Amino acid sequence: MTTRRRFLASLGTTAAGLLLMPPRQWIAVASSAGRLRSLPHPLYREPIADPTAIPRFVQPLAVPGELGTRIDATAGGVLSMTMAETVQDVLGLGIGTPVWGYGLAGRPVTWPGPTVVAGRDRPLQVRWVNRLPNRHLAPVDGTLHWAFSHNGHSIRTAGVPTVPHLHGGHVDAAYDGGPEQWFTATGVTGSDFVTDTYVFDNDQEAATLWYHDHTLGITRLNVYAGLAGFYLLRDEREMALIESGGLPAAPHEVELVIQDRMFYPDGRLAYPDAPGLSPAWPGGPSQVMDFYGEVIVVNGRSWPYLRVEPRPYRFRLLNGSDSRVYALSVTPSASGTVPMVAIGTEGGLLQSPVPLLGPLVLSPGERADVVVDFTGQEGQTLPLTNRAPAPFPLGVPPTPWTAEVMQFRVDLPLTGDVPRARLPGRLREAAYRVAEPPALTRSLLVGERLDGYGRLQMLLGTTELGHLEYADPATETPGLGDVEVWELYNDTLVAHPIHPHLVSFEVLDRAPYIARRDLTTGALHDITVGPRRRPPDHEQGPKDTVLAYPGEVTRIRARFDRPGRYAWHCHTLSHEDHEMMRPLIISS
Ligand SMILES: [Cu+2]
Repeated sequence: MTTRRRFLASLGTTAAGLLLMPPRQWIAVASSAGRLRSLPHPLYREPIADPTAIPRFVQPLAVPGELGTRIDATAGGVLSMTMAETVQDVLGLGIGTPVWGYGLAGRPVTWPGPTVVAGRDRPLQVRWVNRLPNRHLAPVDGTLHWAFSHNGHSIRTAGVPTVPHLHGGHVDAAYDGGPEQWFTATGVTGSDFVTDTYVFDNDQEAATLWYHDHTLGITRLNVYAGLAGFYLLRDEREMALIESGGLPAAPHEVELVIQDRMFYPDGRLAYPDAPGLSPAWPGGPSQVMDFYGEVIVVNGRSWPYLRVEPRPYRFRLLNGSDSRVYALSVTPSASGTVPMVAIGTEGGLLQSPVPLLGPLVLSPGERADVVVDFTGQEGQTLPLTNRAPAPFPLGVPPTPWTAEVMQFRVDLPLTGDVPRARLPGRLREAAYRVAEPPALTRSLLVGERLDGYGRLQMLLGTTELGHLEYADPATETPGLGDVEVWELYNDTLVAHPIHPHLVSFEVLDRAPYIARRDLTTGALHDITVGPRRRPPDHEQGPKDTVLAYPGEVTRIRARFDRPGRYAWHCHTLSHEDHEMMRPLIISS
């Protein structure tokens, strides 16, 4: 059987297939066991909270600035950030959900963590303090290559390993927060650990960055528990745009991290743990090919609403989900359309504002900087809708629950002393380009196979060598200062968000291809590439995560300008934890 046929067969019979079923096909049995209506679900040992019984749009969005969890670090300086457990009312029902969060020393931790606002060329030193408990909120799958695989430690005795990574940050390797730089509350550290005190030079342009856990083999679980937050970097160009009224400023600038979750009826986070997933797996299987939650959570609250004024708002959108891709629109109201205008990518501003003609596709790890103008929408209630299939792009459409993310209620009066922002025609002098000729073009593989337990496994590699695991010798080893073109051949049936650490890159183009595949190694031969197409206008800014579509080669160009050991990986967290990650070693 070919890998592809096995893949399709597995969709019909395994966890992945069950995930694809709309909830109405689950055996829905009302239960009085918990505070929420429960129903059995084949991926979970215990009955879960019926997502359709969770009320929507009943709680306001948690806005970091209003909650005092936006940290002004634009002058640089020193921070201490704790990681610990807390309880939040995620569902808006007065039921506490234990979560993990980040918080400034002496303040409560929160999910999402506080938004750090940093300033260009103003170094910020952050000491990270691990106060996580000696148990996990999610089932750890010991069959994966993870932090404690070969060192005899356990979470019960050593505590939870954690390591914060500044995603999109131009950061020295010692402070990258890579997968083996983890540390525990008891002082146990990973093989690449250097220090728990990071220096962020902030020597890059204004950007929508975020920080999140990156621990080997349990990144998906640590992020699921809540370890993620925004890091907004400002520079003079952006500040000038804000001060001249070209870009909306707080409170009309709001960060939104979109995540999907499942819950037990008592409010606890639920994560797949059914022994029936595969009886052959020793020790708490939790690895699923993709994880899809049916409860959409924005800034740590399920299906919230945001009251807005009839004026333009700037939204920093982050997909912090494990696997779910979103295709987002502010649904047109009866009185007219509400266009979304893209103004920036992950690593900076676009050259000009780009009105989006269709939904904004945002894959895990990607960010978008957008402006939505609510002028003339007084009295309207506008849902932020999602129409992305799961898996993306060839899965099933969203359910009525996952098809809506949050609501905007245009019911606040216009604050008279702040004029409406007017987007300028130009946001940066010239289009973002990585112009230098490449020293090398790498032909890289995004592939799939079955692992030793018969689970479908997504892997990276090279088209010449085929599939490679994280521990295999590094093949991506640019020289310091080199510009390289990376060709990402996606030989699977799903799209993968690919993220190299350290660099921002230019997306050059995408093209269909055909090739002959070595069924043993996954290597590709006789590759023929079809017509190339430029990325859409709203992707033509500095990117650090790019969606590689199935059957296509996606080309990016980057300059590798700091030495040391980094990583590149798929940002579908369940793939990343299952070996879809490779070293990136830049030689000095
Ligand atoms: Cu992937």
